[in-house]
Amino acid sequence: MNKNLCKVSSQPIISCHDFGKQPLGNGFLNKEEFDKEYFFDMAIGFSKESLLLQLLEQPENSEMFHEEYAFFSSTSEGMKKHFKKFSDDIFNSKYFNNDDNFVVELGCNDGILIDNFAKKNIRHLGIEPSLNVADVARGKGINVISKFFEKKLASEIISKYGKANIFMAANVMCHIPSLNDVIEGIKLLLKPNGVIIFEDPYLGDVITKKSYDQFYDEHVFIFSALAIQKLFEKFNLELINLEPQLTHGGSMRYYLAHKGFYEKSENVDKIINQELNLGLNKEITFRKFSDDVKKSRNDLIKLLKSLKKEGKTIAGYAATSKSTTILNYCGIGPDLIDYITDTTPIKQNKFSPGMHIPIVDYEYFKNNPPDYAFLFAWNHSKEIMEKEKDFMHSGGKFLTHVPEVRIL
Ligand code: DWN
Repeated sequence: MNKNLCKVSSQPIISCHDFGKQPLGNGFLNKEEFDKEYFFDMAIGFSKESLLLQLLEQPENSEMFHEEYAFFSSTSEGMKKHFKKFSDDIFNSKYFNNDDNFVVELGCNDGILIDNFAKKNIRHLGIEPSLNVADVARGKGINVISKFFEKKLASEIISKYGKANIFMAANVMCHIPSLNDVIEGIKLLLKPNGVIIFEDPYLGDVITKKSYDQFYDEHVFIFSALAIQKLFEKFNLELINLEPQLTHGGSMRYYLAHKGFYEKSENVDKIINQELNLGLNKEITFRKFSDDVKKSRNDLIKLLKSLKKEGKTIAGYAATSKSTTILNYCGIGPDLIDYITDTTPIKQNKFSPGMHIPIVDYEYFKNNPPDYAFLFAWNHSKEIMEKEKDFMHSGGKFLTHVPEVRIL
């Protein structure tokens, strides 16, 4: 893969911001593994041709998604509710037939979304290459195939199950560098009246909230509707609806279908126009974003250092993939953040990728509350604020970097 060319259009990329050497976002590790840790050069660039903002380089799939993948989707109660509503939206839509439904989910993780279809005995298939999370889904009775999706796999699925009327994905499409091949596969798999429904963190929110931590090894693209419309058009697939979502700090749900089959919602032109006003099709927007990111880094380092100087204790709240970018880009290690608490067993008693801050369980946080907790899972802030009333009542404070670095 040529890092100077767009992964989709093969046209030159304009480099916009350099995050320096980064480890794997989910590469939590033991002490013995410190000296063989994986790093790559992380920078983002914009293609004027495809309008895709993208990583210039990305590690191999097998480095990131494997039998010890550290992120389990069902760790958030808020996300469980969100995906229940997502499936209800599909059940109640005109896209869902009463007769022969076959629902395919790309990157089903532990089954948080597709479980809602399995429970209703709807014919379904989850595709999940990371074996450990796929096994959790299988344990729930979900039919899962553990492979990376590509055009070839679409043909295999068709010969075994037939074509799908719903092809869905949540926080997955933005992980895939080979989108041309994958979209060809999706198109092949889709019935003539079928619909592709997927959602991902939204570029409009990343730019306005300066949430640069949405970039890490796994997120090779952060999409705009402009880019998605252009990309799928090449395959005669039409963007028929857009629905902004509050999840993951601001996401967009995209609906696509074979061209001309469904009427296009007014939302499509409305949101596309908003994006043009925001300049999501212009290089200058991403140059300005780069300045915002540098300022955010300086402000954060300054705040953490001044709190430390006052003798305050600071912990990280949730060892998110996003936190890997913040910590490594800002050079924040155990000298500034004492520990990070996380509820995911596979991350606990390990160290954060790159900066090697200890990851501890939730009990430790309860027993050793810090003066300040950096909200690395800022996207789950509503759920966390609800849960942490005691911490705040006893004087604990949260820190965030979105949209500005501040004490909450
Ligand atoms: O796209 C992706 C998104 C959907 O999920 C993946 N590439 C990887 C992952 O990214 P992330 O790790 O940044 O996602 P979250 O959902 O922000 O991470 C939540 C983490 O926070 C989990 O490790 C669990 C933890 N957590 C916690 O310790 N206490 C979460 C909540 C809500 C809590 O109360």
